[in-house]
Amino acid sequence: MGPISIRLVASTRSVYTYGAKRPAWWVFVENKVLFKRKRKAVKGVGMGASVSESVGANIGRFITMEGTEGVGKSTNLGFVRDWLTSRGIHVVVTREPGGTPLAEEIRHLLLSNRDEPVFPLTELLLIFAARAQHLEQVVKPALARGHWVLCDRFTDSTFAYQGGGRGFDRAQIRQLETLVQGTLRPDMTLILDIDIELGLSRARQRSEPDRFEGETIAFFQRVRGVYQELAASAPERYTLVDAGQPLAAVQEDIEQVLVTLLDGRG
Ligand code: Z5A
Repeated sequence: MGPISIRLVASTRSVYTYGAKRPAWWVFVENKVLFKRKRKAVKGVGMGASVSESVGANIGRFITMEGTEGVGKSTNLGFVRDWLTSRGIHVVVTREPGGTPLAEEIRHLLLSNRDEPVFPLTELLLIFAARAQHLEQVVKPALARGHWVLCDRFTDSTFAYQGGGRGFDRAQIRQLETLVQGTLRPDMTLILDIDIELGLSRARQRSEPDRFEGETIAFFQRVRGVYQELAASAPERYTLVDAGQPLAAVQEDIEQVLVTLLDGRG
């Protein structure tokens, strides 16, 4: 029989993410968790105290994946899920708009091509309506159970598409963000970045364009610009990954981020 791998992974990041009094740590044997000491969340302390405030003491992590069309979110979401699951972490994979039956109906309304014009305010409110349902029904309960939530798009999409793309005032989006989410924000966001035309050509090979995919190149350039700004504004929260590389290279970059996150150094 070969050597057995035993790893101790500690997280000190919790000090600001969860307002924890002590670090969390896990013992992995052959990549399965043998023992875990949980964080003790303290209400109202630190940046991510928002999560504990909203969902209670036993909390998981909230990871979101963002980017413009055809950037490879779905493909890489599967990679992240498998990577975390193989390390003994319970992962809930979900998406926005959507993630519950009602929110999926709203998604259908939003994405369908139609003759009637959809006004930007209508679009914005539908997106936050779907988000409210999704948060209460899926995201908060999962985090409260200590599961990790991996979400394909979240409010950064709203800043990018409705803010950058449609030209909505960022302060107004922030008001809705606060109304719907309170202080709940993702712990970590991967932004996959790609040349717009390359992403669109990938997306179009796969399916017919939906209402968003029919937008102009200039629209998507503005969306991409907002993502790049967000990434530069808070590097502790966002990582911009070059998604124009071959898939293996993209996933190597993502793995680096995950290792750092698990090590608690991110
Ligand atoms: N929206 C909004 O406006 N405001 C909001 O707040 C929210 C959303 C939450 C639906 O999103 C729409 O909702 C979205 C914005 C709006 N606009 N649109 N359209 P969506 O995420 O469901 O739709 P999407 O952005 O178009 O995602 P997608 O089409 O599912 O693409 P993807 O997940 O990013 O890509 P993929 O399916 O993983 O990959 C596309 C193809 O490329 C596929 O064949 C892969 O095999 C291939 N691929 C992936 N990576 C590579 C690499 N590295 N090399 C080569 N080929 C690759």
